[in-house]
Parts: sequence; C-alpha cells; structure tokens
Amino acid sequence: MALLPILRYPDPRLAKVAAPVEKVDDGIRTLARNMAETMYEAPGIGLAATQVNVHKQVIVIDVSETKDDLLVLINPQITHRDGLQVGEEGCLSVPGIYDKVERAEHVTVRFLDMDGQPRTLEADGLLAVCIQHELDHLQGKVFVDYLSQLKQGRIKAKLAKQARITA
Ligand code: K1U
Ligand code: ZN
Repeated sequence: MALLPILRYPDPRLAKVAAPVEKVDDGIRTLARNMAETMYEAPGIGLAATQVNVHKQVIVIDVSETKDDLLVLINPQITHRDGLQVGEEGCLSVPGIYDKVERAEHVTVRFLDMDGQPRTLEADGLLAVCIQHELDHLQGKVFVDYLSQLKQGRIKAKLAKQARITA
C-alpha cells in the first residue's frame, strides 16, 4: 500500500469534475486501498480521489470511533435527500480551517462496491455530512466554496502564509 499526496486548496486541480469509473478492476481497488491508508494516516473521516489528483468517482469514508468500518463508494449518486443540519466541517485539503455548512440531514446514496456490485446506503448525521462533502469533491467543489467571499479570501491568505512557513 502507499500514502498519496493530498492537494491543498486553492489548487485548481481540486476544481476538476471526476469521471465515472467504467470498470471496477484491480487498478481501482488499489487506488481505493491507498486512499483508505492515506485517510487513516492523515487522520480524516473521508477522502475523495480528486484530493489525491485522480479524477475518477471514488470516495472512502470511515466515521466509526474504532476506525474499522471502511466504506468505499464508486460512482456514488445521491438519489434522495431530506431534512437539514448545520455542522462544523473540516477538510484534509484545507488544513486547520473549520466552519459551519448546511447539509441535508438524511441521504440515500447508490454506488458500486469494490466488487462492482450496485449497493444502496441510507445515511444520516455525520455519515450523511461526510458523504455530501466527498461527493462535492468529485464535482470539483470544496466546503469553503459555501462560505462568504470575505472568509474565502482570509482562508487563502492563511493557507498561503502556512505554505511559506513550511517551505
Ligand atoms: O474530505 C476530506 O477532506 C476529509 C474530511 C471529511 C469531513 C470532515 C468533517 C465534516 C465533513 C467531512 C476530514 O476528515 S477533515 C478531518 C476530520 O474531520 C477528523 C480528523 C480526525 C478525527 C476526526 C475527524
Ligand atoms: Zn474535503
């Protein structure tokens, strides 16, 4: 397995739209395993292929306390959403920044599993938030895009300063 470098906001590659996976083969399974290793090591509760500069519709999620409940969602599509929740979000591509975002409380998502089998998942609470956050990445959207222009400018300045310090 391998750790993959994570793109940092405002890298323009984070704005690319991911293509559907045509065949769930060993290449996709290796990508998903490497993404999972990268997510656990970060640590985070989700990761989209876009964030590791692979523009295919693959996400990994584990919101469990024990970090032993990995979900791999290939070609995920939200087929139903209802309710509203507002929660604090973070992002491995926007390190050190957290802010409130409004999301659906409950979602139904259809996807392919690691064997290429179609599955349906019902999610609410943090899992629903994480699914929506990761699906946004596949559409080229980062959670800070929901914030005001003023906040986005401040976040870009803060990350640019961090990058200068660590360079
Ligand atoms: O997509 C990502 O960048 C991963 C992101 C997912 C996410 C977090 C919070 C709300 C919505 C989506 C993260 O995992 S940020 C790190 C994080 O939340 C976390 C890190 C360690 C322990 C617990 C949570
Ligand atoms: Zn993110």
